[in-house]
Amino acid sequence: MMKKSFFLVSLIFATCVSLNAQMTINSPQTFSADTVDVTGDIIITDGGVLTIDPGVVVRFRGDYGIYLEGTGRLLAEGTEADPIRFDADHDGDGIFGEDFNTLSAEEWKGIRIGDTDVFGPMSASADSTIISNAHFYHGKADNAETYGRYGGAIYVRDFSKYRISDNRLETNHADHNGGTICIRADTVDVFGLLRNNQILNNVSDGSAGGVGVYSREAGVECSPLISGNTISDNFAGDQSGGGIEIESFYGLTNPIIVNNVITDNTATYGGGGICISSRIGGSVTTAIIKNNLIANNNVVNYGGGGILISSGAGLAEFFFAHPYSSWERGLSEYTNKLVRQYIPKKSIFNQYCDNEIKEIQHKINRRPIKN
Ligand SMILES: [Ca+2]
Repeated sequence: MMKKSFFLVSLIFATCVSLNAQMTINSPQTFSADTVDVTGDIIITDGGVLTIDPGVVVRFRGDYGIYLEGTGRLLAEGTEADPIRFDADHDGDGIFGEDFNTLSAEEWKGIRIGDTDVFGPMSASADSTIISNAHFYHGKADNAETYGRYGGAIYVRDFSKYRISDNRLETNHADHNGGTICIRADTVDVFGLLRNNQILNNVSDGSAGGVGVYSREAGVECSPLISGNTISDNFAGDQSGGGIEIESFYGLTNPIIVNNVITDNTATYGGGGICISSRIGGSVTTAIIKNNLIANNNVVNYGGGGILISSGAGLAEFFFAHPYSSWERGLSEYTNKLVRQYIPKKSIFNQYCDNEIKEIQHKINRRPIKN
């Protein structure tokens, strides 16, 4: 008997969902369409959890952003094969970022966590926000507000429970600091994790072409773990820190910068790869910079093609990692709690390599005592 042959024909329709103007998310919601057209700001507020599925294109049809406040959470987790894309295409013609850097640019405002110029601060009880395997293009921080010019693609203020990992962030732009990412502490200590991102070809018109890390008030610390990233071809157009800028402006800024590739970045004034500075007397910068490849970075004026350490107007203390350290100490409950400042609650420790955990331990073991 002849076997019957079956031909299965499956038709896959591209789905596109258009959001209605400004959208407030205060309950769990999921973006799962192939393309989500954003036609107003998205505000994720108390009780809101926005999940974005792998492969979704979040297409900004105007100069809008995604804002988190209160206990709002964003879970944008793509996969390596199926990344999420955040990009701007105002006229919807499928060509993204047209006329970027002109007045009629197709741009979007980025993901803004605790941007109090516009919405409320993050709540201490908010659970973790995760942004991974997502591509960011044409984010632009050029708002008129005080801090709206910081962090072209992602801005984090006074919040630690974030993980930004395995993303590609390219062609983003800030008018002031942090061409693609700005992490900032004003009222509470900020930790968090930037890991395995590709940070390429971003521009700041001020300082920090790629990533900016800032503490702004006395006794407040801003100390993310920056690990395994490639930070290349970024440009700080009018100030310092082509790849990364670390600055204390009164507070403490003590990031761990390990296992990154930092190449071909340029700063107009000092620190082509990395600029570390303490602007005001009493501020402290104790960066650990270890096991990075820092090469082919450039400065136009001043020194520090690779790294510039600048004390600015104040007294600065700088510590670099000592090669001998007491990593072998057991993890106490207290240390676990401290480690959790770096690694969001949802994360599993075994997602991190031993070296990273050891770096965190090491850092915790030698934390400066605050006054
Ligand atoms: Ca277009």
